[in-house]
Amino acid sequence: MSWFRRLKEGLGKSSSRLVDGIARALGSGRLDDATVQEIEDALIAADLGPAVAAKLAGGLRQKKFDKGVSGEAVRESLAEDVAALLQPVARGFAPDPAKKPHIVLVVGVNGSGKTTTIGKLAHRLKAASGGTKILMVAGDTFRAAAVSQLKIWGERTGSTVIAGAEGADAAGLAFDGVTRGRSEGADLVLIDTAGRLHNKADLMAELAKIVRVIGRIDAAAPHDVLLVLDATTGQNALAQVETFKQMVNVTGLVLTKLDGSARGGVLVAIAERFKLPVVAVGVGESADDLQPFEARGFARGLLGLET
Ligand SMILES: Nc1nc2c(ncn2[C@@H]2O[C@H](COP(=O)(O)OP(=O)(O)OP(=O)(O)O)[C@@H](O)[C@H]2O)c(=O)[nH]1
Ligand SMILES: [Mg+2]
Repeated sequence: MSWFRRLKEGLGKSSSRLVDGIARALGSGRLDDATVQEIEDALIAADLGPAVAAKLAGGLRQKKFDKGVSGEAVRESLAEDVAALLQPVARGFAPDPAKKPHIVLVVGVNGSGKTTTIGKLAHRLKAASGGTKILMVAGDTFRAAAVSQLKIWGERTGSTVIAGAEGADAAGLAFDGVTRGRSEGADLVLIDTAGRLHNKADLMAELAKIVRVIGRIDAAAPHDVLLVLDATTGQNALAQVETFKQMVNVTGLVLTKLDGSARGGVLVAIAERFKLPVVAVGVGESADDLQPFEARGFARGLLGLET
């Protein structure tokens, strides 16, 4: 199945809600003020957020549709505007060969999909270029299961995994990982982290320590901090971006579990509010279910349109 098809299916729950909402609003077949207001409400209900919904409604008002406008025409128009909103943040991810190793810290609340994202990302990069040398650091040292989960992805993708004893110091491990990545000429070091410590202050202290310690090896490291967000959390994902931005210098976002969510529209709200690059989206649990984020495809999938 093509990636667009999988994305569209993944976005099915999000888009069917939106498609229904727009169809209901257009009951009269006319795009008058009341209809546009109802479409705006449908966009908010689909988690695109009030700011984006107002912008999109404004766009519809300006378009001067003919009297008998179809739901599809409205969705085409909205998809164009959503794609234009997303275009500036669509980035993708590839290790920068000038860095060698490119050091990436992966953060996010527990269960958001950090470890799986690391595995899928490694899988995709290896598939694109078999020679890519990847090192993973099992920085979530609190749960033995977290370490074995990363080891499985390491084996699957032919990546080296650096792990310590349970409860080992995550920053120390990250230091070892980066040191080894350098000496072995790795292209990429992916540092997994714990999603939950005892409290927010502890998590903040731990992430700050990791950043500080690897900064001693390379002042520019980590070169990227990817925040992994679970799409099923909807508007709460916005609060998570806010929280993590206070802790670390987030440089990119990954939105996972679009397949299980009716709230994929939140990605548009996040893009509009934070303007942070979205590097990838996840639509399932298997290795192939992560792809670079692509604005037009996402916008069309969200509005229930074909490519
Ligand atoms: N359906 C679906 N499931 C996903 C996706 N990404 C991750 N998952 C699942 O979500 C669950 C949590 O993923 P993990 O990668 O372990 O999440 P984590 O952030 O590392 O969690 P902690 O280590 O507990 O903080 C796992 O069962 C994954 O298989 C996705 O895109 N779609
Ligand atoms: Mg994990």
